Amino acid sequence: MTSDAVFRALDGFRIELPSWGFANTGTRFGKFLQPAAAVTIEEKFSDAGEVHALTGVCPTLALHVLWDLPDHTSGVAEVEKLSARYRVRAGSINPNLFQDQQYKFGSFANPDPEVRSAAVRHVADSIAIAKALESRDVSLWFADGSNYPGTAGIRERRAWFIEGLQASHARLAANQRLLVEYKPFEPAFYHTDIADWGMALLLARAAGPQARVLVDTGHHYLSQNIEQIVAWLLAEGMLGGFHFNDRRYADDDLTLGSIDPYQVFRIFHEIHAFAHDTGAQPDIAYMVDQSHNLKGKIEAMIQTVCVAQELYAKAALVDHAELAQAQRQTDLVRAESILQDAFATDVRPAVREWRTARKLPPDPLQAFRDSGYLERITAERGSRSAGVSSYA
Ligand code: RM4
Ligand code: MN
Ligand code: MN
Repeated sequence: MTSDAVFRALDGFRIELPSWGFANTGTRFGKFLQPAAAVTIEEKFSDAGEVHALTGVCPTLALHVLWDLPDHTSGVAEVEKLSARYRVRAGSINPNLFQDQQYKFGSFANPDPEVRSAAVRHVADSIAIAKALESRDVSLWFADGSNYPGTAGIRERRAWFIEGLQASHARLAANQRLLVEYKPFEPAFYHTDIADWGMALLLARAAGPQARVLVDTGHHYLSQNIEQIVAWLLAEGMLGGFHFNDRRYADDDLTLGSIDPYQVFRIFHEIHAFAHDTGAQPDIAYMVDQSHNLKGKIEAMIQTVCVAQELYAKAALVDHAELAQAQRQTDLVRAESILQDAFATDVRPAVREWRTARKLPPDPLQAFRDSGYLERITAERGSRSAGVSSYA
């Protein structure tokens, strides 16, 4: 029974890796470089290919345009070659609207119309890259905001955002989507133009029918009820995808479930409950967005993928009919216990069985340690002077 439910859940669960999660990154205080960290796009594909080969559930790699395709569509042929060589397809395409000097005072909401146009052009170029790579999702995160009260016209900027998003949406092919990500603060510390899910939802609606909201689990105020946001976005048909990571304080980008696995479980529970109630699987792009700088990059990625699978599988154990009944009867302890019992179930044996049945190593982390891959890339990459290829 448990293993049937776990098998069904895992067969339907795929999760995208971020190219920048394999690169050297850090905090604003310093970057501790790892000799094995990926610098080139080939190295990022190679590392992602390793994670996919060991877990079997990460067939796509999210690309950040500035870091991975700085020459835009002229980089497409190389990406196609690498996809074939390392057996990982290009995933979501992430325009970079925050690093160039021109974006000092914003991108879509920059008071300078030329910068706003440049930002919209960059998104159009990113959509063209996505089309060429047959990637469905173009994922937008904006650093736009202000640092001091009175320094920015909040409503004017909102109108500029609507203009930019509509112009971007008009470039989409019929099968593409725009994902709109929100974040309450950082790098702007007074106001952020897309600060929460409500703003992201309104902007996505204004952008056009192919826009959806992207929920980055690290982009909320502490104690915010993320699963409620997820439930509402599902009910509105507007949940496009996730960026998974964990945090204790702000946008810490720690490995998933390291701080609060029950939070992740509750998110997955809302998704399974929605699928149960509607009879349809929601179309959600699950993605990792982590970039902490101390854990080994590939190990950290495998850890997050395995934790995501376990929590997704645990949440699939909830008996929805029984839960609905307990809720209607206001049998509070029984209802709560249904969730807690599922969360407390050790699904690891069933997950291992599933991996064996799918001809995957039962313990991907151990298989990675036994593979010699890390020693090989450490020797190969460690000899060159380490580069910092992204600042996530
Ligand atoms: C942001 C946000 C974006 C990611 C960048 C690097 O905080 O999470 O999704 O692309 O970081
Ligand atoms: Mn993110
Ligand atoms: Mn983030």
